[in-house]
Amino acid sequence: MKNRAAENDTICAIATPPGEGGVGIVRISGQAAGQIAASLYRGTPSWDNLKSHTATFAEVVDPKNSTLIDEALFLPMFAPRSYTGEDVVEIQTHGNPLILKKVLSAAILQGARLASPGEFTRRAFMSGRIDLAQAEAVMELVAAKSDIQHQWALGQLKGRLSAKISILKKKLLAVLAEIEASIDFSEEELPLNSREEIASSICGILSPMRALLAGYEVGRQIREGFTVVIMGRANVGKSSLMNHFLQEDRAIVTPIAGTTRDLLQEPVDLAGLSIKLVDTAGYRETTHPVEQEGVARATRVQKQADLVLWILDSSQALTKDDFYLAKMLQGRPLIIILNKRDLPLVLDEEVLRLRYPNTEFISISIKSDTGLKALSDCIKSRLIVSPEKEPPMLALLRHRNALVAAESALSAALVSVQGGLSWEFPAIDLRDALDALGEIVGETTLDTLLNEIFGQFCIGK
Ligand SMILES: Nc1nc2c(ncn2[C@@H]2O[C@H](COP(=O)(O)OP(=O)(O)O)[C@@H](O)[C@H]2O)c(=O)[nH]1
Ligand SMILES: [Mg+2]
Repeated sequence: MKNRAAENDTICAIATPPGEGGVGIVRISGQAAGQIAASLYRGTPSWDNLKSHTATFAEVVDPKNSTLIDEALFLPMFAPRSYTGEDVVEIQTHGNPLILKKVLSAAILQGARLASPGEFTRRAFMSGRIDLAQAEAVMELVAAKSDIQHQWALGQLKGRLSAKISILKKKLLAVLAEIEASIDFSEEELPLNSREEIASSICGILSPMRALLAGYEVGRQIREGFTVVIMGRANVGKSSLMNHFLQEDRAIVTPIAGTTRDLLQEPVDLAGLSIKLVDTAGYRETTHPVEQEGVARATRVQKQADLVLWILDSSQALTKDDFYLAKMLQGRPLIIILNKRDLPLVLDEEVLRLRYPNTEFISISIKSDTGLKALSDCIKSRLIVSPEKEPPMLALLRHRNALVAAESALSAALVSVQGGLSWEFPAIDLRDALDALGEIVGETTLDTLLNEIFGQFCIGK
């Protein structure tokens, strides 16, 4: 991998989250990391005899006056086998913000500079240890909230997307080489069929690119989490279902219609998926202004939902409000839930089934805890097309935009080749496509963009 311009100053930061904890870590990276850590170190063996990648228990002292700051573990990791690819020393003290600040100040007085957000990871990228897509994966890994997000971030850190991009780039380069060779020949001198062959090679690159792009929407949802909205008329059990999924009495449940008036949003981890669950005000015709606003909010939020859970009360006949909802929810991604099956069935299911022939119907009773596992399974299978399949590789908008640019440049190249245009035209398009792919892994990425990407990290990462 490319080794970019090395940084020549040494940075430091507190790498653990703010607050008290068992352990707190100050991380120092750069050419002077060893020398700076040595001035804070008091113990045996002497600093020069410490082994790389081996932790040593010693005292951390203020080099100004040799006063003791704490007992600590010193962990030197010398270049290139470190997170940043530079000399790194981690000083692990007791997890007290006051102690950590003293260690940090001492390191700064000895010549280190306070790291900016994401600077350690940026250095790992600059030293060529990881590419840009992998650097972004570090942030995703730190922020992952569900199994599937965790799995996706790990895959990207391990270079799943990078490997795919590298294959596409190799193929593109091969086609570009052929085209550039053709530039030097007149059309008559070229071997027969070469335009067709080149066109078919381009198609061979376009199709995996389009497959990658096709996975983006699911990838994005996995990364951002899904929004699931509970809808239904008043008193059918919406808030009871919310509480069931949260496993706590979060929403107020009463037999009084109109109890829930605002949107109630809570994150839940449902069968390994990260979900934002939204309870809404029950739909009913009302003149009360607060309730009207609640109903308006419910109507708005369901339009952005990845899935709507529409609850009905199976112990009662359909009402005018149900019919209104039936109309509103037509065409939405929907599961129809018939609640209160512990009570005698009154609702005429057939009317609904006729209107919603392709929608799943699930009978449950929240009160007697029946059908709820089937409901969870149904929600999961609706959100992920195939739960066994690996998550898609593309989930970041930046990657998608670069790939869209590559795809459109390559499509233009194909048109030029098939249209018999001069070879210079597709050559330009192919170079654009290569640049766009290079942007994903950070080979052709502008400094301003790098600042933006790494600026989203926390300090110390
Ligand atoms: N019998 C029975 N009552 C239920 C069931 N689920 C909810 N309820 C009751 O229905 C009423 C309305 O529930 P709530 O969750 O507040 O409904 P919401 O207005 O749709 O949010 C409450 O008295 C609940 O205890 C159920 O499965 N069976
Ligand atoms: Mg409610």
